[in-house]
Amino acid sequence: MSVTAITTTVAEQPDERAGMLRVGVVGAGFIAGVHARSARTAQARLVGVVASSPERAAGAAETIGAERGYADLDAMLAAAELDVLHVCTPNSLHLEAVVAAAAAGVHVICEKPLATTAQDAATMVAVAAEAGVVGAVPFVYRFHPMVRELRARVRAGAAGNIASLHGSYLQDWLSRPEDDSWRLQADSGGALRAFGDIGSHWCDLLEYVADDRIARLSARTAAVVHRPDATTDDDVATVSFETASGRLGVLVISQVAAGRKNRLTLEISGTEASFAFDQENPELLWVGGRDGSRLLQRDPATLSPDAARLSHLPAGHAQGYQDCFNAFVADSYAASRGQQPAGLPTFEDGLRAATLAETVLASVSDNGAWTEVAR
Ligand code: SOE
Repeated sequence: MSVTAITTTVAEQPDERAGMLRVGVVGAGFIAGVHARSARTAQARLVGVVASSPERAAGAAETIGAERGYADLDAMLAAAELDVLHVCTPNSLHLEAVVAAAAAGVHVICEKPLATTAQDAATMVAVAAEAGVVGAVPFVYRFHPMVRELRARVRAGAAGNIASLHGSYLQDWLSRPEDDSWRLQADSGGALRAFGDIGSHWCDLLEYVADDRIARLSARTAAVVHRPDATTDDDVATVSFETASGRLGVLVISQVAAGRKNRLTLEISGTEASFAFDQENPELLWVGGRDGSRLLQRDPATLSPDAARLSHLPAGHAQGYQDCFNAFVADSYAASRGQQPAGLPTFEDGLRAATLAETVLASVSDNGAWTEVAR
């Protein structure tokens, strides 16, 4: 190659980082690392991170692979020229971060539950709308291809007459008295812990997949593990509900179910077909029929278009939790660029979850009385 040719190639070399979204993370726990991996997969530049102290931010930058740590969110918003902020702090700090980001014209991906009250969630919806920024909430289980397949089949009427909606979300990471987390404190996590943390996922998934809404519910919670220092006590929650279209359903939530790590199951039972999805086995969808049942394996060659879109790997090459998170973040970034990806959970969905949580709380306070969900 001649010298002239080399010179021309270098001169024309585009800045590899031009056009990459500049994203920052506030928060440094487990979920911040998940967000950071998704940001990298989406080829964003992870330009900064903020933690509970400047020292922790420096450590977090190394751990999650950010370019640098910032002393606080204001400093990062002032200096980092962010396109998107990922909010991964304890729940009570979401509002402040979202308001600051929106005021700076920065799109936001804010962890769930979006807020500790429906009023705060409504404020976040309003500030994002006023600022014209995207507000997305990681109800990521919507991004499992077999969830999209389930949704497509239900929407096509394959279930026949839908008879019942049921399932559970079971974990065990809080089953011992010594297990600790900021989520145990109401002033950090909100008054409802298990329902806010994981019940919110289940309800979002149900309403998304069934294309129906919980209209009224009856809920109970139980404190199972003795934790003298905690200010939340919903280790277990049960919710009976009726949807807007009159279907009945039942949900069990537990964070003290030994052996269950992250087991979200959702079953839709119909007169023609039933469908069951298990978050711990997301490559499969159980399709039940009166004359025989089968396990449908994720295979982009045979799935509905929306499910195939989220299948990044061929059949038999298992996709999992991080993959569905990656797909959610990629779609959130696409929305920040003006696209409208199907099924992106937004701040409106975060407000919906906060409204459901307040309805659960009201029912629990009234000994499980049937309570209408505010629209
Ligand atoms: C802990 O319960 C947790 O990390 C949740 O906060 C996430 O939303 C869920 O996806 C996995 O479990």
